[in-house]
Amino acid sequence: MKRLNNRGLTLIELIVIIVVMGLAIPALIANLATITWRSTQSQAIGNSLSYARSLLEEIKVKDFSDPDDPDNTTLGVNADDIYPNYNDVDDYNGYNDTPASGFNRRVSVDYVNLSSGNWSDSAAPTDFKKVNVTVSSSAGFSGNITLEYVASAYKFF
Ligand SMILES: [Ca+2]
Ligand SMILES: [Ca+2]
Repeated sequence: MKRLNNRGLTLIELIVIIVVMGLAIPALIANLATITWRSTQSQAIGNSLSYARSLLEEIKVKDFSDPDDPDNTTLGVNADDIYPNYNDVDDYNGYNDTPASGFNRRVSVDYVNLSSGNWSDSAAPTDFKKVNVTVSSSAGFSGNITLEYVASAYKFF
């Protein structure tokens, strides 16, 4: 039968363990801080995307032109329209709000042309309006998320 070794750790073994732990723990703590920061950043990006999508979905269901003044080609909110009762996509041009603390949304609307497969801004009115919804965040990441949508004067049913 094998005899159990009950003599414990020597002082040298204890010192080696303490030195190894002393090196490992700061590295683990530094990684934990990085993981926490990345998690916060991912959450802020996800929230920003969600806020941008919700406003863009709200804009997408609006008419291309103001139903009460369809020949008005000026981009922007019409005199009789007050948020949240905007009734055409360009009413949102210049709109901005704060959907949650640390998040800011803003919208720009421009006339665009399709040329060579790319949308380009047009100074003159066209049958297409490009809507950009941009969300910036000071709550986790420093940057912007922009979603783009092109509204058409043509209805497809
Ligand atoms: Ca309007
Ligand atoms: Ca308008």
